Amino acid sequence: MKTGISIIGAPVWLGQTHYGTNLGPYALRAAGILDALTLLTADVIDAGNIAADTKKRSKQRRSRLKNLRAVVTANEELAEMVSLATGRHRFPLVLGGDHSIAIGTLAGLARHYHNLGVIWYDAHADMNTPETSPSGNIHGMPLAASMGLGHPSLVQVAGYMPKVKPENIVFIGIRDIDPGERELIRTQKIKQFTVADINERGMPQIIRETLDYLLSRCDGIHLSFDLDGIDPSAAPGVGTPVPGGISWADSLLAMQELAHSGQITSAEFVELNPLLDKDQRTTQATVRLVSLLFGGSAVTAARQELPAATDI
Ligand code: NNH
Ligand code: MN
Ligand code: MN
Ligand code: MN
Repeated sequence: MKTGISIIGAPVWLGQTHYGTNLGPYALRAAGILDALTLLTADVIDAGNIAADTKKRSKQRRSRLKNLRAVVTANEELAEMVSLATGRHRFPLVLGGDHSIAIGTLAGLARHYHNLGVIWYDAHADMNTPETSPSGNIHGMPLAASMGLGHPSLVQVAGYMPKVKPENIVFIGIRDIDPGERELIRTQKIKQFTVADINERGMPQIIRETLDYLLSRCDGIHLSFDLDGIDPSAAPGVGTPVPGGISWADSLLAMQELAHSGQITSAEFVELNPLLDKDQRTTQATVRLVSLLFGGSAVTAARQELPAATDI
């Protein structure tokens, strides 16, 4: 049993190229995420943010990876904070930040779970290595790195590897997959549910199948929620939108079904970019999804007030 929620902010943007994902934790706090959670669970602690570098180095070392040093440093710190919360039997709720922060989150978690299950809710598989990456952006690599594949500094975050086994991963919503990733998914036989699967069988059933699969082998289940998994019409505030995504209604159902199961032991919400958002839609959407994950009703979530302009 988890005794409470520890919110950890990871204001990182150097895992990709759009400035602004570093503002995610600030936007979510300004939109009232703490109050929303406190209404649902009395024991909510805001552990603050990791100290993340936001300066791009103009002189990059000859490397295919962009901003490697800054991303590794941020993830080492995040791993410690997540590990601390997990060791105290709390539920770490990490607010990104681009998806490169999953390297640190998983590194902190896997110290405590021998068979950590991971639900990867995303348009992308994030299983590139420096060799297969089309962009050199580390936010496209966190799952590969956590499986022990890729640059040694990424793979060795927190001093050990691997963090996640391929059979303990489930993809939901992936639809923009690079050739190297496709090959890994195939050879490692990684479980995936596409948007077509969701439309065919319904989201509640997909979540039940996901949990059945993971619960038979895992001692904890982490939800890694990339907001670009949702269709860009409902979540436009992301750097790499991909059409044909998971609907807003299905995303709400997914959170409700996960809450109902009581099986999720940690979560992160990533890739929110308030500077690319429209009318704070994606920020508001994130607060609602998080509330639902902790047992809030769609109605209470909808009633959350918009923050006053002075709070932002
Ligand atoms: N697959 C692409 C890359 O590796 C895009 C990754 N972008 C993401 N991942 N937003 O979730 O560069
Ligand atoms: Mn991602
Ligand atoms: Mn142990
Ligand atoms: Mn993505």
